[in-house]
Amino acid sequence: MTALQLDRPLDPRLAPIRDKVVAGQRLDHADGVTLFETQDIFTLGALANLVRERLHGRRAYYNINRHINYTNFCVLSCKFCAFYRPYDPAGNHAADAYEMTVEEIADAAAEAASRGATEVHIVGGLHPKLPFSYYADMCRAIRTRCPALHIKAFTAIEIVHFTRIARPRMSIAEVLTALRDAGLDSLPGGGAEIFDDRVHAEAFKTKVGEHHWFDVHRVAHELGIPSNATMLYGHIETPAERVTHLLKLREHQDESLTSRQAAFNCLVPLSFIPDGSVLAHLPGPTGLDDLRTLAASRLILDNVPHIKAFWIMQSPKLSQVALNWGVDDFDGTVVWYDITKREGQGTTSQELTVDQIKRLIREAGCEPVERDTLYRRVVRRTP
Ligand code: V47
Repeated sequence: MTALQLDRPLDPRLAPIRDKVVAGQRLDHADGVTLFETQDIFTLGALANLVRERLHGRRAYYNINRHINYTNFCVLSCKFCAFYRPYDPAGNHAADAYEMTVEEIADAAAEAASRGATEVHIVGGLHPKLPFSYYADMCRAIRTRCPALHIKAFTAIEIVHFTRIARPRMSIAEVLTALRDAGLDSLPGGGAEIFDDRVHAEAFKTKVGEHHWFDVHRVAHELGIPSNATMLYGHIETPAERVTHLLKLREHQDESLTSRQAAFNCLVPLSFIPDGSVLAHLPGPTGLDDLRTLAASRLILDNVPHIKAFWIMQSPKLSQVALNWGVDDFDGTVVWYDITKREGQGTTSQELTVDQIKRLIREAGCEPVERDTLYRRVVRRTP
């Protein structure tokens, strides 16, 4: 199917794009918009798969991980977010508002490590009261109890928050260095949303803007701390705004690859889940939009090695299909996730077993490869 599809695209506008992709040339903004407009989803998939196979053959990566969301208190109230709970100084909080102690977080990490996890992914709301020492203590406690566990923690937005709450105030470099000294290994990609002033003003006005997100990832890369990137799509943004977002990430990655100590490992396109948010009246992306976005991301972002389908957002079934539409990473077992709750039918318990992940990957015609956070193959001794 792939060869035929590429020889004769149903949409003639894809022919010049095909020529560029086959020749290894970069796509421009207009090409990107065409990828988001075309109805020729099979040629789009074949093109994305071509690039995916050039980079990774038929390997499909997954990891054994555990997400920890340490608090849902947040000083922000972003319209797309159903996770945050306001903090009331008088103590009248929502019944489901919570914050975890450092010990509870370290217990969760230790339990994950005992079940084979190689990574913890830790993010939370912007808590108005917790001091900076809480975040460094959390890393230190995990590092002490689980020396080999990779700590991927704190979105760029949280890092900026820490610079503001630290006493005396700290720079981004100081915060990252202190957290790294305490055990932090890498940054997740969250908080990027859509890099556009209009979308920012309408959907997450109180959140820091794109220059802060890029500042944090630039400084992280300068310090040799690798990170991921995200794009939250399917709410109020246009296809052209998605393309612009991806091109801004591509530009940043060019600079990191040429002149910094670390770079983005992967892009995680996040499919907007409207339920429970102020934007609940929006329909959210369809399956075809998910596939198109993952495939277009693979084609536009030619300098980021991995494209991750986060099955919590795209669903396990769609993520499986996407393994032939440009995606090479299925993310992980997750276990517990509080930011969106579709897969857990409204609960935080959202887990796929390794056997379930492997089955989904094999059925898509790929070879399952367990990876660590840095995409090194994990070899386990069989019992
Ligand atoms: O920053 C919030 C997004 C992000 C919704 O780096 C929503 O490997 C969809 O960044 N619908 C957190 N998305 C998740 C994230 C992530 C996930 C998996 C792997 C990695 C990685 C990063 O989720 C937030 C925000 O952008 N988000 N609300 C929602 N209603």
